[in-house]
Amino acid sequence: MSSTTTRRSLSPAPGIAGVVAVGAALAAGELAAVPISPDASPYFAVGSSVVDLSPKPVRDWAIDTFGTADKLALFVGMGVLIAVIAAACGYLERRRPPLGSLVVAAFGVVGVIAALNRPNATWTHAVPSVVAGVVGVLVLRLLLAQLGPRRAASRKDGVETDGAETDDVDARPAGRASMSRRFVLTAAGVAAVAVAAGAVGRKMLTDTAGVIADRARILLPTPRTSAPPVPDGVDLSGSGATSFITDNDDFYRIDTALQVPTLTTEDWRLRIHGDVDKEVTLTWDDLLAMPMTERIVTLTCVSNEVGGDLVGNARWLGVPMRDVLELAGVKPGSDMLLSTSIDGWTCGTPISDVTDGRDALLAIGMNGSPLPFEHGYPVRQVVPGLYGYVSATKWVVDWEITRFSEAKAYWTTRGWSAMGPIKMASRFDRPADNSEHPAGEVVVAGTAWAQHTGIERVEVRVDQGPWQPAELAAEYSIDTWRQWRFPWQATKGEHTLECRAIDKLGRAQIERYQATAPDGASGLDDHVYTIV
Ligand SMILES: Nc1nc2c(c(=O)[nH]1)N[C@H]1C(S)=C(S)[C@@H](COP(=O)(O)O)O[C@H]1N2
Ligand SMILES: [Mo]
Repeated sequence: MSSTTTRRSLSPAPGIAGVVAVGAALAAGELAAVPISPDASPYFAVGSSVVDLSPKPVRDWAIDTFGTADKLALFVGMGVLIAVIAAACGYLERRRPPLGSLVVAAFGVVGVIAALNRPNATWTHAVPSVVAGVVGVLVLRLLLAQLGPRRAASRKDGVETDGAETDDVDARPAGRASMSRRFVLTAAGVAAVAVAAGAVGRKMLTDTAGVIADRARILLPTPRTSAPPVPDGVDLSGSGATSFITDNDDFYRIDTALQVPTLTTEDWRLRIHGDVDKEVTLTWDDLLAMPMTERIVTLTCVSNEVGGDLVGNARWLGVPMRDVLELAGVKPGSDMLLSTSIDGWTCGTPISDVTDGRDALLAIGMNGSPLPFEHGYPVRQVVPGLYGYVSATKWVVDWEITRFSEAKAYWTTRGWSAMGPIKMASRFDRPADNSEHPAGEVVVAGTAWAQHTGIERVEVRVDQGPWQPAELAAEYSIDTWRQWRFPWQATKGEHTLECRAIDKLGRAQIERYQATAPDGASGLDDHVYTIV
């Protein structure tokens, strides 16, 4: 720390002060949110607002690039961005006080706006962001004060020298070292307290002990109508294809929730209102008193790319949605079931698809256990044949009967189609794309789905040659995916294989490529193999 050699170099101290101050602010915000609501956390309120305000291309890009890790990517991205701005605030405050403080305070204001605009927010949700803003400004000033007075900016040569070293030496020749040590100690102390406070706050905000105990107490009822057993020949995973049933832990997860809602069965209600004969509010006990149906249904996300894996197949237990609607009575003329989750996400499902006899379920069980928290505990929807964004509301608490001409759901206001029937698709599961194999028989296997119509045939072609039939696994039901295998006599060289499905109505899968927006991807999956 020579005072003469660092005249023009940027001292890290103001930047560190900024980062520590904003870190302390965020930690204080977490702690202050504890008595209010997890949604009041400034970090999560802003993050959730970023998610909700992201234009469609950004969301597409995020899901394409990060897949189901898009939330982690958002957290990391936000963290880095905040740290950079925070460091800049430190320098700004050092050079042009109180500009840095003002930017930190502006962060707090952004938090207030974000928190107040979350669904179900009350004015108290502003408090943690106010606390965060105040703590941020105070810590920033405290830390910068430790650096001692700053010499008036030297503008002789148009270049400003920053601070700590040169300025402090000039101002307080004897006191610099101890001042610097004091800064380091203070900054480290504040950082340590902030990390501890933030961790405690986060732990208390995500204290899932209550809801974990709630879930552990559930004894799933015996279904009135059980799912037919899975016969031999349905699951070809012996050949390396995806297993017919997707384990809960492996099931893809897509939602806008940055914090998984923690809703107990005791607190759960489903309010049914709008164009109904009479408003009804169901409790968990009301729901459990109704006859349960168990069905295996394949769920698909509209963001699933050609060949993608945002699709899963599970055994669901629940009450037919039609029976629940009958309790309230749907008025003629209404065509949309607008469902809302506890975190305010909305979904518009055609009433005709819920009442036409398909197994649309208000589900409480997934593969023999209560719904996992990430998959909608305690109650979610499952509707065969429709993409998740128009059918599969998790943590569902509200049903409004309305019309497509009157209401728009979450993704429809963000550029996605109001209607979302699942497009038929087929994909390769094995062997891996771009892998190498010896000449001779190579068994290629995959999965195809055409929910609620059923897969009739899957075909494979090699190097744009004629379509050849693949061997199909036994069909479980028209609502589930179907596996296939293709024993291929591979010859030396590089080959491109493509697959396509044909449904029970004789329609072939759409070959023309379309990206996922606005109503689901189409096009043929292909794998390239090198045969040696
Ligand atoms: N509350 C809520 N439910 C939701 C969503 C959401 O963002 N919030 N996303 C939907 C989408 S787009 C899909 S594809 C399915 C995914 O369900 P899963 O996560 O159980 O696989 O949930 C649907 N239900
Ligand atoms: Mo989705």
